Amino acid sequence: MCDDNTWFREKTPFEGGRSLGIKIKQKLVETRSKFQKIEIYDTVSVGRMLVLDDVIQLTEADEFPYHEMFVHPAMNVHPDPKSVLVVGGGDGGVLREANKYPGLERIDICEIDGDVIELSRQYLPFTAVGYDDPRVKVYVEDGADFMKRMKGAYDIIMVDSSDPIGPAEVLFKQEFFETCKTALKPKGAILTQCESIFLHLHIIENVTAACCKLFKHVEYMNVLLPTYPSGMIGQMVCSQGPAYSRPKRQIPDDIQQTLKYYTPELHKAAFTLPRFAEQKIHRQ
Ligand code: SPD
Repeated sequence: MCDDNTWFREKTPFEGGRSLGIKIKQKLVETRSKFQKIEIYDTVSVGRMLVLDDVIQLTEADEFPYHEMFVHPAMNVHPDPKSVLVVGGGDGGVLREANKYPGLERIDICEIDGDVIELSRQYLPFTAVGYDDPRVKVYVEDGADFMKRMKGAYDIIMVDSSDPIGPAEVLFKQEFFETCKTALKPKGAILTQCESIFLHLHIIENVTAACCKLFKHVEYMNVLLPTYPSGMIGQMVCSQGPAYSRPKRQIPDDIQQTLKYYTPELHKAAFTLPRFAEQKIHRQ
């Protein structure tokens, strides 16, 4: 939603009566795909910004914590990651980070909305560069249907979803996590977008409860990100192999040099939660 054409205000019921404002230079795209409203803006302070159904998905200035943390903690714990699947994530940011690992033999992405991919390629080159790696295979279809066909195929699945209102609601339900599990190799892990400890603790608790029934380790990782509601977001990490809260090996130096957020110290810190959240999430 745009006030007087100069400010974008994120006003959704999901944010509990508060709203972030971003000053706009220019609206570059406004269209409706088969699934959602897609907007792309050029902004005064955070570069280009992707908005789906009135909710900020990423800005050029601060997409990096989210995308780095979907990939590097997992890649530095899994004993031998060879195959990854990104579900959602049509802007390409998660792919960009995964591509940094030469050991990955298979990098698949399943995004339901082909228009998000096309528009990201056109307007968001800083994330869409993720599509340039020849290992990346793109599937445009429903992620759950896709995973039902891909039994036991992946070491790590990264679910880069939007918020659990409307079409993405199912991505926060136990049935969806059961489907993810069927597409994992025996010692695999999934990471899934899991909202803010300050605003959505009830959602995080429900996801934790659902995932604890299915996976050996379920851990929540907090990520700082100024343009998401409350300035943070998290990923739930569910593993059938090792726990993910401590790095298991040194991140290769050439990869570390490309990163702005992830370090091995930050990896450990991200899983250390404030007491009110720790009591509700990690003590289940
Ligand atoms: N509240 C917004 C959460 C958006 C999560 N998905 C972002 C997609 C970036 N690749």
